[in-house]
Amino acid sequence: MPKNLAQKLDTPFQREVYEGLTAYPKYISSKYIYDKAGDKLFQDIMNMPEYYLTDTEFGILETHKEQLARLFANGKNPFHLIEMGAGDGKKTKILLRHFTDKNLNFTFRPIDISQNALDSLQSNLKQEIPDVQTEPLQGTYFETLRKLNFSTDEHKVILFLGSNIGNLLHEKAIEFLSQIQEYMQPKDLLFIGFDQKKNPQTILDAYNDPNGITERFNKNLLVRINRELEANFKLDSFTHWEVYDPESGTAKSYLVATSPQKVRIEKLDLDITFEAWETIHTEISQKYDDKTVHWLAEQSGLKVLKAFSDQEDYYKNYLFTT
Ligand code: AVJ
Repeated sequence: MPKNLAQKLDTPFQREVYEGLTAYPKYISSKYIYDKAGDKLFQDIMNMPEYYLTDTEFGILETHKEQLARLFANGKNPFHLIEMGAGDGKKTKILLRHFTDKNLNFTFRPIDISQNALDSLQSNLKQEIPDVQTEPLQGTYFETLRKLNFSTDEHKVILFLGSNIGNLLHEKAIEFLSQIQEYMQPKDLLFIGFDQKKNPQTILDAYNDPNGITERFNKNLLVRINRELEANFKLDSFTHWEVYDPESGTAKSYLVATSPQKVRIEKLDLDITFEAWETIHTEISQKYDDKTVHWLAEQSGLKVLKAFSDQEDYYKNYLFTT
């Protein structure tokens, strides 16, 4: 990268877009989908009949909330409920409401990349469950744990719901889980949702809906680059494409250029050329099985205490200790 240009790239977004679009093959991280419009589109996705993940996890939490209250609070008074990637908190509210009804002594610490999501979550909680003591923290997964400095005698239960872990390939997931493991004390717990391998068609349908909501969600990356980096991507010249490999369990999203084209990104002083059918890889949504989850745990110094599942085994929430 030329020196004079490096100075212009003063945000992670600018640097990562520059790197990803000058690489071959091209890529952009899905974490940049989530601005205000992206948050809204993800909420629309969660309400689609094809996107089974949200309802399934919702059902698991509803069914097991009493057992979870016992396990989370077990001898720990008070405890901190830390949620990575809290989003709109729709599922977490089942637990927050139940824990409040049971008079459990806890604080809620939601972490999210989107300040917008945290703001709406906090005002929503003030309305709906005012007794919950909430302290949000904005940042990426890897940054924020370090900012949460609890003393060793404060108990932590860390939530990572929605199969958000699926955005990380196994190597990155192990790095992430290992960081959490190092941060955990012996009595602390980690509760994570893992979307399971299933009929490949069911998975493809969840990431390729006929109404084009997922397409708009994916293309929000281009909308954002157009607006924030003064670019001229033509949204109609790209198509959303989803693939799923049933062996590895990896679902991948792409934006595919349907014709040769040039794009100018003014703020990066950059011209990008696309050949016809050239790809931008945008997202990983990894699917799991028990063997893989146990292997990830073992690689990260964690133990699986228990797994909770729906009737069809579409989705599982695992409880880990160090
Ligand atoms: C929020 C990362 C769990 O991968 O299933 C939904 C995002 N992408 N539809 C997922 C998403 C396309 C979602 N996560």
